Amino acid sequence: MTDVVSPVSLTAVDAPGQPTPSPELEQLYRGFERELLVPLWTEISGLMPVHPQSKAAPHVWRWQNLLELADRAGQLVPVGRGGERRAIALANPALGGRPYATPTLWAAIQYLMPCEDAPEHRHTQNAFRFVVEGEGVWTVVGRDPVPMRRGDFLPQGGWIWHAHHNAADRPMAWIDGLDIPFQYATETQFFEFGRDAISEEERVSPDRSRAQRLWGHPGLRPVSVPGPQPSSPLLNYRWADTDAALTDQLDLEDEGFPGTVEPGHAAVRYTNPTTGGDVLATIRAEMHRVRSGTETAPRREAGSSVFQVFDGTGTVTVGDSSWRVERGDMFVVPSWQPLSIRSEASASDSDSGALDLFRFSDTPILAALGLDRVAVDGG
Ligand code: 1HN
Repeated sequence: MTDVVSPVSLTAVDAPGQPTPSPELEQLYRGFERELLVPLWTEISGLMPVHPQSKAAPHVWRWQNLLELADRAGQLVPVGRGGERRAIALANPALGGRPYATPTLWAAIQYLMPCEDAPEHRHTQNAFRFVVEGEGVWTVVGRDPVPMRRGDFLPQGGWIWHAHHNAADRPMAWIDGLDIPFQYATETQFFEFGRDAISEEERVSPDRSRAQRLWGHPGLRPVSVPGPQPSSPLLNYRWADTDAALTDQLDLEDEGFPGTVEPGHAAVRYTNPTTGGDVLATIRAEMHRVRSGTETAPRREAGSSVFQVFDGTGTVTVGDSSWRVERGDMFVVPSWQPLSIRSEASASDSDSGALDLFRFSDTPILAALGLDRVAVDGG
C-alpha cells in the first residue's frame, strides 16, 4: 500500500547532506534505477520523519447528511447475501478514495429498514457498533440476540458469527468501526458466510443478552470461564452504566477527589473483563464527557482515532482544522495531530449539558508494539 519511493525519479540535487551533482553521480543514479535500488541519503526525511506525518487529513462528516443518504440507500438498496450489509464508509479525503477513515480504521453508518435482517457471516476483522440514536435492532452474535439502544457500545471480536435483525417498525441507524485497513495492509483477512437466515429462537427480542447476564456484573466474572480472551465476551456496554461512570467522575471532582483526565474532562474506556485491557485486540474505545465551558488541553497521540459526538455541542480543533459539532457528527484525528475540544453551554436535551464524545482508535496495536505515545501541550 505504501509508495514511499519512486525508483524512476532519482535526481542529483545540490542540497545539504547530498553529494555534489556531476555526470558520474547521474550515471550512478541511473545504475540504481536499473537495478531497482534506492539510496537512503535521498529518502531519509520521508522514510524517517522526526514525528509521524499522517497521510490522513482531519475531516468532519455531518450526521444529518450521513443519515439522509443512508435513508435513501434504505429505499433503493436491498440488504442480503453478497453485499451483506447496508454500511456506507467514511472515506478520508486524503487517502485516495479508499473507504478508510484513517490508515488503520474503517468507520461507517449502517442502516436497517423495518423488520429487515442482515445475513450471518464472520470475519477476522475486529468490529464494534455504537448507537447514537434509536433502538429496535438486535445484533445476533454467536446466536445470542443483543439489544442495541442509544448510547450502547457493542464490541464484536474477530471470527465470531454475527447477523442483525430489526424487530421494529422503524428504520435504525448506527455506526460500525472495524480494523479493515489494518488487516488489509497486513494481509491477514479471512471471511466466511454463515446461515442466510437466523432461527425463530434468535428472532426473540430479550431485554438482556445472555452475554450481559453472564459478564455484565461489575468486578465479577463467571468462575466457569477460564483464562484471558482476546476480545471481550461482554457483547453490550449499556449507556446507563457509561453515563453513571462519567457522572460519578465529575461529581468526585466537585468533591475535590481525583479521577478525571483533566479538570472538567471525564473519560472511561471500555475494557475486556477477562483481561482488564482494551475491549478489542486492535481497537480502543472510550467515552469522554467535557463539562460545558471547558476546553481540553491540546493533545497529540501516535496512531489515529475517529470520534462521534454523542450529545451536546462544541468546537473541535484538529491540527489546522476547527469545526462546530453537534450530535452524531463524526470526525477524524490523524496520527500526531493536536486535538482540543471546547464544550459549549447548549440547549440540548442531555442531562449533563456537557459535550459527550465517543472515541475509537488503533492504540492497542501500537501499545502491543511499544509504539504508543502521547504528548499534552502545556502538560
Ligand atoms: C460487517 O460485517 C459489518 O457485521 C459492518 O455489521 C461493516 C464492513 C466491511 C465488512 C464487513 C456488520 C462491515 C462488515
